Amino acid sequence: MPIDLYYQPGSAPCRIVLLAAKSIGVELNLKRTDLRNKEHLTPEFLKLNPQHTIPTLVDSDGFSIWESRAIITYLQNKYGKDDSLYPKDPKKRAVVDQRLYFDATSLSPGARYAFGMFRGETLDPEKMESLKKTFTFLDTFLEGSEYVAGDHYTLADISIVLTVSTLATAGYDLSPYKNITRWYAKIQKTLPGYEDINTKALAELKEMIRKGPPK
Ligand SMILES: N[C@@H](CCC(=O)N[C@@H](CS)C(=O)NCC(=O)O)C(=O)O
Repeated sequence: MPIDLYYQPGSAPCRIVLLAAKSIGVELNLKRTDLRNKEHLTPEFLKLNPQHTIPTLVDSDGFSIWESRAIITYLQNKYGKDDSLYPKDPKKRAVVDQRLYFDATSLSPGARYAFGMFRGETLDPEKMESLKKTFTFLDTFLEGSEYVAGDHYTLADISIVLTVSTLATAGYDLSPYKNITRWYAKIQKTLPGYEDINTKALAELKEMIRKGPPK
């Protein structure tokens, strides 16, 4: 039985799972799920995930799980060949978890809000100031550190690069953050499958932004 991933290539959290699966070395059976056609609201899909979000993973034994970061830690725990992406040492793992939760609760919600700028929405300066602070925290985590949770890349880099690359592609200026800029240049070359999985989707995103919001 295959491991199914319900996904859409344009969705950033779906690309977190695609990239992580590549690094973990696990093969996924990709099931394209068109949100515009409400394929995530069918009774069959709601049985798998009552929260009706993609990505949703259904393992070969029928176990289903959603939330991109919960999916990638599950895949690593079940199928990972070694623990370099998600260390077993409690303290090292805690640092990776901290970065994953930081992305889930601070960085990516801020980035999602700022993305409104590129859809022509007027943004609250206070919220944009708060995003700046969040980026400054990430820059501090990277001070003297090659990757976001230490000297080699982990699941946390995969999660965070999706947030940073989406915002950077939309035109958010990373130049004030010297450590993020250095890390971002490197991680794009480091992650297996990055070009195929993320670069192409970001080029499409850029084109969408260039065309502007639908009339
Ligand atoms: N925090 C979630 C976000 C998932 C999410 O919001 N996915 C969007 C697509 S990018 C979705 O499924 N939206 C449809 C819905 O919520 O009904 C994750 O990381 O997996």
